[in-house]
Amino acid sequence: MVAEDDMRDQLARDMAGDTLILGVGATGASVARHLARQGREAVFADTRADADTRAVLEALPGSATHLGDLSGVDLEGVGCIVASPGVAPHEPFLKRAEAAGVPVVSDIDLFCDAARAPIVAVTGSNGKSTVVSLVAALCEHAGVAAAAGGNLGTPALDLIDGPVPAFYVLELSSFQLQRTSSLDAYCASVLNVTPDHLDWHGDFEAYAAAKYRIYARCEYAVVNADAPPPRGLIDDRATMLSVTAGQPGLRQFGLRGRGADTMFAFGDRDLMPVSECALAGRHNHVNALAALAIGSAMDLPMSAMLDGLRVFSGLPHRHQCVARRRDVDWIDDSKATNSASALASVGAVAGPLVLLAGGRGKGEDLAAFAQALPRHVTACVVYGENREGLADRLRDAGLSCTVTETLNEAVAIAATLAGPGDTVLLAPAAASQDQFADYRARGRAFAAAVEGLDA
Ligand code: UMA
Ligand code: ADP
Repeated sequence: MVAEDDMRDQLARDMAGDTLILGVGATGASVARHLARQGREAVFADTRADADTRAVLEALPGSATHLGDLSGVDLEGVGCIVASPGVAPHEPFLKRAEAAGVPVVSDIDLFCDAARAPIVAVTGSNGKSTVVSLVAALCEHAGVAAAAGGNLGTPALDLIDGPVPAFYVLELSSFQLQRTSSLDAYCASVLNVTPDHLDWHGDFEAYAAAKYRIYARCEYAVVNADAPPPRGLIDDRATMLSVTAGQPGLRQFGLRGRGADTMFAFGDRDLMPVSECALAGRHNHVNALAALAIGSAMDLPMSAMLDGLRVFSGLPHRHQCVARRRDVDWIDDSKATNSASALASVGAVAGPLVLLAGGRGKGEDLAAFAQALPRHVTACVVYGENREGLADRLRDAGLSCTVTETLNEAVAIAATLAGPGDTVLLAPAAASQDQFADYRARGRAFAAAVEGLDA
């Protein structure tokens, strides 16, 4: 294993030449601001000809920008490329850089170099944002200063501009982890790994391997005992904390049935009935266990953490009830962008439900998704780019399915299908970018369409 100091020296050498920032979105702008604070310069590149350069040029005015076709960009003199996470490794410009021996790093490499407080790093296919926000909330209840960001929204490097906290709590995506070499988290966790972003990574093995990079050099490793990381991957010197959705073993966080109640538990100790937790759904109760394990590694008092669980009610667009209309609950889980999250979301609804799904596919096996849907899904309404293929798979699985073009139309159809006591759930199992700017815009459109039903 390369020593941490060696990696930092290497990064310093790479950054000594000209820095090229690839991607002028949220990440690129945060890198530009970081370099500006250090009195450094950069050039910018983006494969979109109409990319909006205002934010990066505000940070580093007068910098050269290359937009659109990057095949003519001269790499001579470029010491290092800081690539935005959305740029896939097969992007021709990165392939050319690789062939020319130009190092490619991530914003997280720069963050690790600059951070002056221990890093708690969380990844997973689903539940990352919820767990990171929950850990930050638990810290607040315990009176411990935490700065949370990363893939969650506030780019990691923007956190460096604020006061030094007791802990940085970062949500890291597989994209970020794939090209980060210098992460040395105090506590690291992979919540779960199910297929996602296969178009970017190539295949599931590459995607999973990227996620597991989070454990490199960590002091505390929080692992999902129900889907553990490959043996030997975590350094023997790391302290392991494990989480299970089942009965906990010795020194394990888990869920234990106690009469009619289910308890959050650690080993043989019951901690709190899950009914007192403000988050609903079994998947969220497992998220809460992961947060308790992470909080324990951070030495947060258990009583403060349990108080935090009683009040943290989740983030917008993650299984939030946005309307109750004629005894039908309308739930927005626009963030359920892959099969596993959509299935968890469906599983968190007890009664009959009408499922709204569809959007931009991510290369997942839709037949497996359709087969796995439980029978309390009484009808599906599918819309968006992948609607025909998805509808075929749902019908093959014996589900009743209506196809339409837009989410607005899907809401109107669902209103005719759902009866009193039913739930209508938006859990698209697909990305939003075919019809919306992002999952937030899709969630807002859903709520507006439901509100419009009464008009
Ligand atoms: N770009 C190129 N070439 C490409 C792809 C993108 O030049 O091949 C350019 C785009 O034209 C654009 C810029 O790169 O100008 C956008 O960069 P980006 O796609 O990396 O996105 P950012 O705006 O930097 O936002 C990223 C994360 N987005 C992605 O990873 C796709 C944001 O997560 C994150 O909040 C932000 O950094 C701050 O850390 C969003 C996301 O969808 C929420 N993440 C994925 C997920 O959660 O599933 C991983
Ligand atoms: P991420 O940041 O990884 O996308 P979020 O916390 O934003 O995760 O949750 C996105 C969606 O994933 C939720 O709305 C829910 O449908 C689903 N989800 C959350 N936690 C889990 C989990 N532990 N297992 C499976 N699905 C989950």
